Order: sequence, then C-alpha cells, then structure tokens
Amino acid sequence: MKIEKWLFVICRSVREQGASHEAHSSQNEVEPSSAARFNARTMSSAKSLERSFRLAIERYGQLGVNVDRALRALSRMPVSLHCWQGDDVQGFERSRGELGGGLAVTGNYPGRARTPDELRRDLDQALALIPGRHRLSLHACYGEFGGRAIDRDAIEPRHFRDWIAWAKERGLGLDFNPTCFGHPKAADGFTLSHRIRGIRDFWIEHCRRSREIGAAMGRALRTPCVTNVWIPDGFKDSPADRHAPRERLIEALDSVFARRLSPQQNVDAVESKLFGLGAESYTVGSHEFYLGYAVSRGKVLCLDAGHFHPTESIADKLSSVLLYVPGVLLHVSRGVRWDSDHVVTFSDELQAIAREVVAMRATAPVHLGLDYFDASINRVAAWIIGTRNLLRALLLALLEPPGIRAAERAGDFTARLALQEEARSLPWGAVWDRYCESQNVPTGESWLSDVRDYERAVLSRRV
Ligand code: RNT
Ligand code: ZN
Repeated sequence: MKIEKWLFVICRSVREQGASHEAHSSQNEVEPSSAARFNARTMSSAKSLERSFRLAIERYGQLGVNVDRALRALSRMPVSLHCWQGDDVQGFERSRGELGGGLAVTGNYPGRARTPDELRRDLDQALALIPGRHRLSLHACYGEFGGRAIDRDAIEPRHFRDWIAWAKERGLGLDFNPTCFGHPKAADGFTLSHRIRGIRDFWIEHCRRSREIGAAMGRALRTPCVTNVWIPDGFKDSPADRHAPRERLIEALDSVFARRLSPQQNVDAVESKLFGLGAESYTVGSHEFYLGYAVSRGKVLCLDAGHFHPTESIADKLSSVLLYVPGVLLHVSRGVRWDSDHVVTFSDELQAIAREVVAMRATAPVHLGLDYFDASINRVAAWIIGTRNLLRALLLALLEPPGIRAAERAGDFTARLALQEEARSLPWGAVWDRYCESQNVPTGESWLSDVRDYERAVLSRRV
C-alpha cells in the first residue's frame, strides 16, 4: 500500500472510532467533551505514528531498503500457531493419562480451554491481536470424538470436521501432527520403534491416518497441510544396541509414508530431538537419523529450536539442509537450559533464525510453526507474545540494509560488522506499528488491555 493510501486508511479508521465512540457516549450520556477529547487523542496518536513512519521510510530509503516491499513480503509469511499452547497439551480424548513422552507443562494459570469451542474462542481472540493471516497446527488428540472412546488407530477426517469448518470460515490453513505420547501404548517411552511388532503397528496406523486427515484438511482448505511426525522414543540409560531401534524406525516410517498423497494436499515432515525427560541417554529419532531419512525419502525436515545442544542454533542449519531436503518446517521455541518450551522472546537467537528464513525463502519452502507451552501466564497472551515476536523478527530481517551483503561481497568485514550493529537501532518499530495498524490490530502494548478484558469476561469464569 502506498503511503497516501495508508494515511487515508488511518484517518478513516480514526474518524470511525471517533464516530462510534460518540454514538456510544451519547447512549451512556457521557459529556460530549469526552468524545471530543477521545477523538483528539486518537487523531494525535495516529498523526505521530504516521510521522514516525514517514521518517522511517526516509531513513530506510537512504540505506536502499524498500519498506513497502518488506511489508508486502511479511504479509505473505503465515505462522502456524500451535493449538496445544491453549490447553497445556491436553486435547479432547475421552480419557487422557499422563502427558508423558518427555514433555512437561508447568504452571497453573486459570482459564485453560477445556472444550474445542473454548479453544477456538481463545484462538479467535489471539488471532484478532496478531497482524496478518495465519495457520493453525492441530494435534491428533484435539479431534472431536463426541464423548466416545476413539482410539488413536481409529481417528478419521470426520473427527476434525468442525476444525476444518472453523478454519475455512476464517480463511486459515491447517497443519497436523500425529499424537504419539500420552497413551498407554506409549507409556514405556517407545512407539514407532518399539521392539513389539503389535505396538509398532498401532502407531503406524495412527500416523497413516494422520496423513489422510492432513490431506482432507489440505483438500478442503486448498492449502497443503504440513503433517509433522514426532515420536518420543528413547532410553533413559545407555543402550546396549543403538542400531536396532533405528532400523525399526526406518521400516515403520516407510510404512507410514507408503501411500502417495498429493503434495497439494499433504506435505510430510519429520522432527528430530536430542534428548527428552526420561530419555536422556539416547533418542532414536536423532538429528542425523532424520536428516538422512528426509534426504533419502524427499521429506520436509522439522527443526525445533529446543532440540539441539543449548549452544547450538538452528539458524545456521537452514542454508545447509535446504541444499538437500525439499523444505523445512521450523518449530520456533525457546529452551531455557533444556528443551523447556518457553514462550518465544525477541532474542538474538530468534533474530538469527528469522534472518535465515528470509535469506532462504526463495530457495525452498520454509514453513513457520510455533512450539511452546507455558501455563504460568495467560495462555492467550502467550500465543500473542510469541507470534508477534516471530513476525517482528521477520520484519527486521526483511528490512536488512543491502549494504551489509555488499560489504561482505567486497571483503570489507569491518563495514559489515559496523552496518550490522547500526541496523539494530534503525526505526523498524515505526514500520511494525504501521503494519499492525494496516492489518487492523492494536499497535504497541495496547493489545494487552484487550487480553485483560477477555480474561475478565471469559477466562476467569472457567472454574
Ligand atoms: C516435542 C516436540 C513436539 C511437541 C509437540 C507437542 O519435544 O517438540 O513437536 O512439542 O508435538
Ligand atoms: Zn517441536
């Protein structure tokens, strides 16, 4: 959008807000002067926002950055929000044992979604405060089973009918995940690589059906569903045989993926891990295992930011693995000392990931997903904070001055470092505010008061 057009949108929205406030005030018999004050305040904040944006455009222009183009690119980068942040990875099966699988959610903030409708309502609230059009990643255990005990090897697309309808209404895409944990057949820590054939077969059937559900979602929504297989399999203590479980896993995965599905409907991804709680010594599906699997089978590789050594960054992996695999799915997360799945913050690590995503996006698809679960703060706010941070980091990367690359190409590493450091304090915040405004979501921290209202009106009543 050109700046003039944007100005027009702002002024119109200010006028509308003023008008509706005025109507609202007269209903409540508030002094007309308060409406006038409101109008003046909103108008002046819109003006200062516009002023800051103009200055930002000017400054970026001097550095050869096209701000409009960056904003257009950002609006085309959907983030897949993870349904499991809304209810502490519980899901809607009739009976659910321990979470297991080495996953742990800590905190007991009130207001956890207990039903699909509550979860959808919470997601609607979060999405209303996040700029852009996004996606939702569902786990198999979030099906709607009508109170019946449908085991994981019996799930069908119809159990996700309401999710699909909800997504369709909102123009959202869906992604999917088989749930290979929190189940008696996963209680000893093994699923697809289990030494007992019958247990392997059970999980193979679950994963096969998950892909079919993914394809049904992709078909209905006309956007491919990324179905991501993650299993917890591993040993607490040193194994005597590291090889056999991996051989079994290859065979099981080949059976899961045996049926060819249209890539327009379903895209398969596989997710590795270094270790989990209770599987500290050995993980069957390690990074090397899945990198080899994805390369040899043409699968998308899922890189979770919390699944490597604490000092190892997934940012540096993108440009390597994308030379060999057809695409990458990112699980953007934040580990604190271990794979603790903290809410994503605007860290150096996040900025480094976003930079590489932007740099590599023309080479191969990089699907963006979130993966964290924090029950110690408002869960809706947790979605918003993490998603807005990822978008902000992508914007910062899209606004990177071309002089940095030019300096590197010229072998001038002094200028490269100087420019990289200067770029940190360029006025990208004004560009972010403008993006939020143009997408009709609150700028700055003002989204928090909407979340507080929602907490008062909805979440605090869930007892
Ligand atoms: C676990 C993996 C996996 C899960 C979700 C719930 O360590 O990161 O992606 O977090 O499937
Ligand atoms: Zn993950």
